[in-house]
Amino acid sequence: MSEEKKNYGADSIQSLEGMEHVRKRPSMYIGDVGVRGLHHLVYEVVDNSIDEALAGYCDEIKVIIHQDNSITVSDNGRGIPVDHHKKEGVSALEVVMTKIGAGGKFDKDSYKVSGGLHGVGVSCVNALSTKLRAEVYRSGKVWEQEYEIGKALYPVREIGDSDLTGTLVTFTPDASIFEATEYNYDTLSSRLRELAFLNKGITLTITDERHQDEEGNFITETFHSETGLKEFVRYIDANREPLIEEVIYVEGERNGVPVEVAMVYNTSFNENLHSYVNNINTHEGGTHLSGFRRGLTNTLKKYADSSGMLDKLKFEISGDDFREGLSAVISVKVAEPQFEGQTKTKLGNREVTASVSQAVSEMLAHYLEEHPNDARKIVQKVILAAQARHAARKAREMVQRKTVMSGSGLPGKLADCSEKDPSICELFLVEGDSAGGTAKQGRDRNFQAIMPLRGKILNVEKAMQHKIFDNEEIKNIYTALGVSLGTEEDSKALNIDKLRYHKIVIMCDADVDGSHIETLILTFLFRHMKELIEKGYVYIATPPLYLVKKGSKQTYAWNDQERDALIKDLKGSASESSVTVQRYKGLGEMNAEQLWDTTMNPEYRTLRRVTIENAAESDHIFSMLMGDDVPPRRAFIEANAKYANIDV
Ligand code: 0RA
Repeated sequence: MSEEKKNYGADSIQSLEGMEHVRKRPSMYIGDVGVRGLHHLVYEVVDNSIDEALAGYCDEIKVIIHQDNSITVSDNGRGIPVDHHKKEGVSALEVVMTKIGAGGKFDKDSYKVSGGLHGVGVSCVNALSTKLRAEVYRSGKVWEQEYEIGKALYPVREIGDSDLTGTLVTFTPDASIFEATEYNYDTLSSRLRELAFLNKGITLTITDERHQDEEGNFITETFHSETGLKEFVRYIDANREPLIEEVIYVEGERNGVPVEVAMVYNTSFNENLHSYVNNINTHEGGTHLSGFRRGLTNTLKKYADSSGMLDKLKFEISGDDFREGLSAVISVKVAEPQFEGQTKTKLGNREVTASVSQAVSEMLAHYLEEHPNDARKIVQKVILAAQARHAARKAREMVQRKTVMSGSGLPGKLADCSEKDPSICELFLVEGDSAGGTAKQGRDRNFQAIMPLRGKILNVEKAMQHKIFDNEEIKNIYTALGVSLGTEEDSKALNIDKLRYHKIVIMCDADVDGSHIETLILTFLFRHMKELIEKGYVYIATPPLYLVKKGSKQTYAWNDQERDALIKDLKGSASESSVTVQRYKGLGEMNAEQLWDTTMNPEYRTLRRVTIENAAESDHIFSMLMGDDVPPRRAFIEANAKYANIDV
């Protein structure tokens, strides 16, 4: 056997093993086999097209969700090569589609920056699909190849002529691997929107063939941005009031690292930084974010010092103070990114700090020089933030002192559980004292604690820090949970070492008011206890909407379809008594036993876990829901799914 043949044999065995390994241990490649992993398949395929676009050969990417939840991703790039691949003995297309880790290997010069969180390549998608079909438009011809669970059914074949170029991939996720196979339109569309902002000039389209509008057209959206991150921060801040006129923006290479940064100040008190490496949201930050902070603090501090505005200030300004009311997006492209941290979303490459810091210093110094009015407004805001931080520290000390002093230290309104192991304890945050009372009667007091919340809790989106920690309901939530607030250096740090419950369940009425309160609580948790959401500790209870009764027989329904099916069922049964339907508007309409049966009993209830799929999108939505602009909020709450992109 020639050396080449031997290698080919060994390689192809290796490749088969690779594909089998993907099916055996899918989580190693795509994170998990739940909803997240399912959507990851689409991102993986789209990322390949994004790479082709970043290489300068493609400007259109289309995603279609078909009726059966199969997915098509197409682009107008060069088309994956179909010629014979010498080393592998099959077409290049087949190598890309069936060999783990092959993607684009034979094109060394391509600057591959995309590639998903795991960057595993389209072959993984193939391995996890019952069917996949690739269609390539290239050199005047159309080619195709089909696969089943990653195995080619035949060698690539020519099926026609075409002047077009590009690649089209259709795949059906394997239902024996994935826990769920239904795609969420909002999840995919917000990722495509994000990609459009992050990669200006590319047009991304999504079509959902499962749903039609009134005119019978499929739901479809197109995303395209000419100004990239500039538009992205505007989108994130759409419902906040700007403090300065323009978006401060820089784009360019520093020490070989492509850097793009956009920032604005608004009149709120929140800091909203979103950072990306190779189009991946780096939730845990890292060296690029440090670089941004360093550049911002140094430049602003220098300007503020020389302006003389700080002369009367009696205390030091901290890094936090420069970022109150700041929204920014930082995007870098790194050839060999080192990802660290718990969720591998923290950039470790040291050299990137200086690149970003330099870029930010230059752009900001320039902006401040050219916009003296804006510069003054920013420095004034920084001073205000420093003063508020001092006031907040006093309020925080009050919260902590109170905890130490009052007996158990727990709020009077909390009906605690007897169990002490946090991993089995649940805290229900319940809308209103009346429903709180019912929940106290209905609960299992061993592991379920109840805390009623008075009507509307404070809108933290608009309040200043010291107001937030002055608020009775919010203080109660901190003490009940057993979490404490940050240290002096980092007032936003949350200490959850003594967290008393690993399930925090928001339980509100199933009406407009209830959904507003739920959003207020979620906003508070999102802004001030994000870690609890990230750890998967926050849930939303789902009380039923209807009680369908016939004689002594009664059943609950959680939506209109269930209700109608029950009515049909009961009407069909023999006895003559009529079917009645009771619509539950509030938790208060249920008695303790009903509330336990439907909403609190772990055996029957459905809890929806709150996750942050897309932090920038959540930020946009929370500011929209809680901002000044009331009309869009009403429209959103009433017309939309309550949780939109806070995927639950
Ligand atoms: C490597 C080389 C060439 C194209 C591609 C990869 C390519 C891959 C994908 C994946 C999705 N869409 C894509 N489009 C292109 C072409 C090299 C050449 O033409 O010389």
